[in-house]
Amino acid sequence: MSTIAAISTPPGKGGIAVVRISGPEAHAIAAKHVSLPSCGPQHQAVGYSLFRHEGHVVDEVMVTRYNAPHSYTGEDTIEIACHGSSYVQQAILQALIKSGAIMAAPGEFTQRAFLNGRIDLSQAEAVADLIDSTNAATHQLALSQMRGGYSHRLQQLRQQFVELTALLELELDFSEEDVEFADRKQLLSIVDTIDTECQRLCKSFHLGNAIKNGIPVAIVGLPNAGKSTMLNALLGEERAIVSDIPGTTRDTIEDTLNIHGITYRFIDTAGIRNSDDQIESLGIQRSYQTIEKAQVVLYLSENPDTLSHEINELSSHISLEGKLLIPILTKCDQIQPEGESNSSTASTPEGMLRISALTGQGINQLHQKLAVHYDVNSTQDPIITNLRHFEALEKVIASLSLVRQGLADSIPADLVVIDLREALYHLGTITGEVTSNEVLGNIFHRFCIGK
Ligand SMILES: Nc1nc2c(ncn2[C@@H]2O[C@H](COP(=O)(O)OP(=O)(O)OP(=O)(O)O)[C@@H](O)[C@H]2O)c(=O)[nH]1
Ligand SMILES: [Mg+2]
Repeated sequence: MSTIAAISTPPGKGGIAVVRISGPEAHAIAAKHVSLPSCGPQHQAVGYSLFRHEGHVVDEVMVTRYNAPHSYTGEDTIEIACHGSSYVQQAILQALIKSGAIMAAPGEFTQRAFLNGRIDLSQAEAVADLIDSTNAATHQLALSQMRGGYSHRLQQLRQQFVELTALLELELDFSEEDVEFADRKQLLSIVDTIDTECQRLCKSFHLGNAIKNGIPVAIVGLPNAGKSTMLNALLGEERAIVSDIPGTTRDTIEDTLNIHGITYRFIDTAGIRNSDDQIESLGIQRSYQTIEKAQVVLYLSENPDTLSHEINELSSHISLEGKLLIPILTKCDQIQPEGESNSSTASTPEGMLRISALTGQGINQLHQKLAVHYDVNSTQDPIITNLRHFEALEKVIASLSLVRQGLADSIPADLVVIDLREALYHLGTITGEVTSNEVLGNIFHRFCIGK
């Protein structure tokens, strides 16, 4: 194994910078330039030193020493914290390379942590997500995955798989004697348990992926309901054109907003009605597409008597299943207070909010509602955010359905075992028990150099 080095802090000038070197020769190479702190009975130590190269002092630095396997990579590692001048950083890196280290590839430190068994593949990917995280929710999801909450669940699943396969394989050993060790009913129930868990994880991807990319929220309703005014009120700026002419908004208008640590993508749409205007009709088609992709639908109406009916009408055109639907009565500043409405015999839709985009009344309740629904801290269940994991789980589920079919049709155990192994294989690709260089290459090239 070679010894690798890289600047681990972002490129450019800064207060301090960190150059990292890891591998079997890390201590020896660093010792040519700095005095290494002694660890004593500890596994890590920090000490002040000069960094020297070819008889010159390059900088005054702090040296952190890690003894294998008690480092990020699991190898002997040295981190040199120097002054953050671009020149000093480069001079230190070049000196280490001259002394025998080689330049690290992107993500190579993390790749070594994986190869040395410090972390599994899903944890390594979470490191990249953590570095990419830009809000509290993505940070929270990445951190919990990095710390192994999700891997632990996969390990449990894997264990169940292994036991199941072992039971069936036992039968293969005695195939001459035509015995069934494993009660088929019991096997089916184990398959069901594993399947339910995989399905749950797959389902969580819709949320996980939305949180990672911003949760899409469609603002919909009839023309003139006040959708564009609502978008502007939410964003606190005049983003969309507002007018009292029905059919003002033609194209979808989108902007992001962070509410209680989660990024939402609010999308204002064209008011839905039958229109002869070609452009408006195209806009209305887009409204439907937006609703289809949305996780949250804010349905706006200024009429309390027709709001329920309007929502029913919409859901007869497009499925709202699985989406968070929030009915909103708009322009509340114009409507008489609750109870005094003279004609209102229509039922109020469940969970309806009364909002005035003009005065801001009710906007906080909307924030609250979203925050409660998307409280990632309150869920103990792992949430997956990674497309690779999602696709692998889908393959696990497909193989499991073949296993179930096989067991139900009393297909010989050796054939069922093939499908079980297939499922096990796909599960293993998530944590990296089975992997290819191509997959590893794809994953670690996403990283920055020095991580
Ligand atoms: N009093 C009052 N008027 C509002 C409120 N929200 C919107 N309006 C008015 O209602 C009219 C229509 O508002 P828009 O936001 O353009 O409505 P829209 O739903 O985007 O309409 P389209 O784009 O045509 O589908 C405008 O004259 C707004 O000023 C509100 O909360 N209170
Ligand atoms: Mg509009």
